[in-house]
Amino acid sequence: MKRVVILISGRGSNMQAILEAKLPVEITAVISNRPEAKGLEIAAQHGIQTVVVDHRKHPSRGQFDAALAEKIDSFQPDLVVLAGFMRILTEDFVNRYQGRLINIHPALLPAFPGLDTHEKALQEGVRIHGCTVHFVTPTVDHGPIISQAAVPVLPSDTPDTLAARVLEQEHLIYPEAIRWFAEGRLHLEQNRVEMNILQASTYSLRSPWSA
Ligand code: NHR
Ligand code: GAR
Repeated sequence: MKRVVILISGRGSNMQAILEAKLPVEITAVISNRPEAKGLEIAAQHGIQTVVVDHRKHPSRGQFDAALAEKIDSFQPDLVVLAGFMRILTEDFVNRYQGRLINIHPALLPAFPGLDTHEKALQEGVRIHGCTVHFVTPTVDHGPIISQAAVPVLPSDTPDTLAARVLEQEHLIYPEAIRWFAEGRLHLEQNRVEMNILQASTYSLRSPWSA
């Protein structure tokens, strides 16, 4: 079975969805850059080894990333999963895990990279928003896309209600993408992901939709 290490910074709901999806992978560790991350307790409850690499204890990004990489490598993972991990990673770190480092971003990339994506989506007045699973490259939130899920933006939305609607989709598409990786169905070709899956539906989401 493929070995997976999950990196978190906070609540850990995506991590939890991955743990509860009972994927055919071995989750060997959950690592947080914040000792107070709630997700650490959830991981421990699932019997998963937890580790803290506190970024505040390292004087530079490079030194933090080196300490993080050393910890990760001690678990010999085939895949490293960023699940609400909130530290930008250096080029050296990203290159070390090329093709085996993935992230979920709460927007339909390439729209709204970076932080506060739901605020930005409401500000722009987009009618459709969502989330993206992608391979990580040194350019933040710009790596080859594996999958996306879209949701409507409603006139009554606040950043919180929109975030909740997107999060529900994150919990569906992230475990699924990891399953595809584990099954060897994802292949990086240039800067795109070729997928060996059957895709049957041509369903469209329109927003607004007036009944
Ligand atoms: N690193 C690289 N090189 N490439 C990516 O695509 C990355 C990455 C690290 C994290 C997740 C990303 C997201 O999905 C991610 C993708 C944090 C920030 C950020 O600005 C930006 C994007 C993402 C995660 N972080 C601040 C920093 O200075 C700290 C913010 C905080 O601690 O709350 O690192 O959105
Ligand atoms: C998720 O919405 C995730 O997409 C986002 O933070 C939330 C983490 O929630 N990630 C980023 O914004 C990365 N910069 P979780 O800890 O409950 O999975």
